[in-house]
Amino acid sequence: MRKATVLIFALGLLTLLSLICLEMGLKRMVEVKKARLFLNKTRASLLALSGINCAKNLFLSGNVGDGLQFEVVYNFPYREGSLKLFVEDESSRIDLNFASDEVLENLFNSVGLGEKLDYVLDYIDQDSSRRRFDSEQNAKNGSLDFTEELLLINEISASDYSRIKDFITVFNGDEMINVNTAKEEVLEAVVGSLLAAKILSAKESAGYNNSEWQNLLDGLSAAQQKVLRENCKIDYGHLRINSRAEIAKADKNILCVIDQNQKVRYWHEE
Ligand SMILES: [Ca+2]
Repeated sequence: MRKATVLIFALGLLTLLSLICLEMGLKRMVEVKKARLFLNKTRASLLALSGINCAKNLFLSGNVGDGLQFEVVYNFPYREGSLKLFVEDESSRIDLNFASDEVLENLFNSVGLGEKLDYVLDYIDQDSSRRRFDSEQNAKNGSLDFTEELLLINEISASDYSRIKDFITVFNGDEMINVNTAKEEVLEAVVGSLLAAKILSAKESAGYNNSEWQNLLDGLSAAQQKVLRENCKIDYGHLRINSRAEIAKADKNILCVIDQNQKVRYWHEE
């Protein structure tokens, strides 16, 4: 009887010890998993960060893409890693803080958001004189710091924003539009559909060089030349760089805008 009691006690003790060991093992597994994820996230962050410099250097070297904008992807077999870089020209976009009401009206109409422009204009302009009865509600009355601020306007939905986001910026200042990188919608909004068509039809795949641009101007009326000279250029402005890194399912996305003096104007990580 006494032996049986000791045996039961020993078995109970063993079971308890096994459960403790199992729990410790599971905790350890979770900790190792967390540590591995943290390590991969750190690796992805560093990779995305180095991607910014890599994209900048690739662009400045002029050895990638068509020289207008480019996308490059690097795959690393080790740890299933990848780095995707996308570079664009900010001068291909219309600056919401500097563009005239007419240009913005053309652009918003072209993407079907004409009815909502009054809310954007009143949100940005410094006065409180309202274009519509509710268009000054919660207005910033100041320049936008980034384009996503449009989503703070009640009337602008995420779907509205996605329709216009590829054509707008707040980092081009009052610089002119680069005809070599601007999309058709942007050119039409800035110089009208007739001149936009002329620009696009005469443009080579590598874009206009100085003599080609001059040839185009020479073939236009004085009034048309004036419009292009006041609004268009063939050079780059700031660079918009998107660097996305992935390491074993951990990822990091960095979007930044760098000006011509290599100064960072915008930085967003997620
Ligand atoms: Ca206002």
